Amino acid sequence: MDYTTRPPFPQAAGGRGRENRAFRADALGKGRSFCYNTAGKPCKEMERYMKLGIVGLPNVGKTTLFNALTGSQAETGSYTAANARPNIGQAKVPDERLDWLAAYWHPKKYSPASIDFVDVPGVSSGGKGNEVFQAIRQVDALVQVVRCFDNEDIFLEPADAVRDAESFELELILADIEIVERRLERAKKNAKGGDKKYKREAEMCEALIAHLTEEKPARDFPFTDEDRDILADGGLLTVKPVIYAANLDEEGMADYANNANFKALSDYAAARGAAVLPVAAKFEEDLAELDPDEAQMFMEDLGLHETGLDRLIRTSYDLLGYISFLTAGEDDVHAWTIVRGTKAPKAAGKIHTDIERGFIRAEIVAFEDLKACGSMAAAKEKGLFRLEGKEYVMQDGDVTMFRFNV
Ligand SMILES: Nc1nc2c(ncn2[C@@H]2O[C@H](COP(=O)(O)OP(=O)(O)OP(=O)(O)O)[C@@H](O)[C@H]2O)c(=O)[nH]1
Ligand SMILES: [Mg+2]
Repeated sequence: MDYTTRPPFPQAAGGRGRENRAFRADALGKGRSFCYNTAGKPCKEMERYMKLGIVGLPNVGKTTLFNALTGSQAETGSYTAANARPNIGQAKVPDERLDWLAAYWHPKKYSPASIDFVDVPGVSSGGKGNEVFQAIRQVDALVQVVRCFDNEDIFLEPADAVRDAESFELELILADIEIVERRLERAKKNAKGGDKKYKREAEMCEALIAHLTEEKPARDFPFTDEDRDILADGGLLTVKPVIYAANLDEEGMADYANNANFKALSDYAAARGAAVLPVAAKFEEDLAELDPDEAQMFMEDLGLHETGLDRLIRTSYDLLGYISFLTAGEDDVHAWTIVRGTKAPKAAGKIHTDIERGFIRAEIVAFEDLKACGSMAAAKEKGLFRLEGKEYVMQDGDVTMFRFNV
């Protein structure tokens, strides 16, 4: 039985640039339904990938960054009907361990983890963002693009990263107020029947609105576990973790650590426990057009060793506490994304619910051990394969075979 729950990707090792583009052509064209069902929700039976929303003020380079990350060619520049809609795309997570396993197994399928990106139009209209933000209510984290470049054709004023970051955060807060107000209205109506649950919900909503009205993000609100459950499906934006993407031009990128806007934004981010990442969206978009060797050369000229995609993936995996475990064989070499701390049966459930239900044990070798031994047989001989039970907490890079019985 083939337990891969997602249709195959175009195959290639490496996982960036050109092949992402090839994939996207599918994702945005007729094949779009293969990521999302008609209601726009991820299909339940499909593998759940990390999903990031790209947000920010207008014209700061969100779509440019989206293109660079996903190898897409979505329209950038001034407002048109085309860029008033969200762009949805994917990028594969480059993983050298998976490349090694693929070289070992020569599998029929190569299945790196993916990240879903949703790029929404800019918002700066004083609380009119809710419609735009609809597309990112269910993302795991926000990548807030902040302008750290000057472009006199588009902006009259020079970049001021902290002012912009603050002003965009206010848009998110205003959007959340609107959501919680709707929630409050509903809870009040329902509470009329005397149901305590709704009365409690109404009180919490009122307190949360007061908190948001002070321009504080919902993540700083002292939620009880019960509150959290109540709001779990609400899709509040200001509870989501944020990665600030400081968008620099080539010159700024070459010496970003000394760029005044980058420095100010880093301090701002650090004060809120958020991550900040220097990117050169325009430069990277141009790089994505080149073949990988050429792109590497241009990157090294700028002193960059990794693409923005690589760095963003690493940052967001760390931020969200994601790790990967790996499955490998002649059919498929596959990286699965799980939250750190996930136990073996639940991890098995990522592959198929049957394997979770019928879980017996997991046979595991750490990737580094396998690589050091050079082959499965050698690793077995050395006793590096472990049999783990239901309580085993999966580790990053575990090469895993599940034994199950249904
Ligand atoms: N100089 C310079 N221009 C950039 C950079 N990034 C983006 N641009 C330009 O800024 C303009 C807007 O870029 P987009 O990527 O469309 O911006 P956006 O944030 O998606 O804009 P909206 O979706 O309309 O809010 C384009 O003309 C880009 O070429 C950059 O790093 N440097
Ligand atoms: Mg855009």
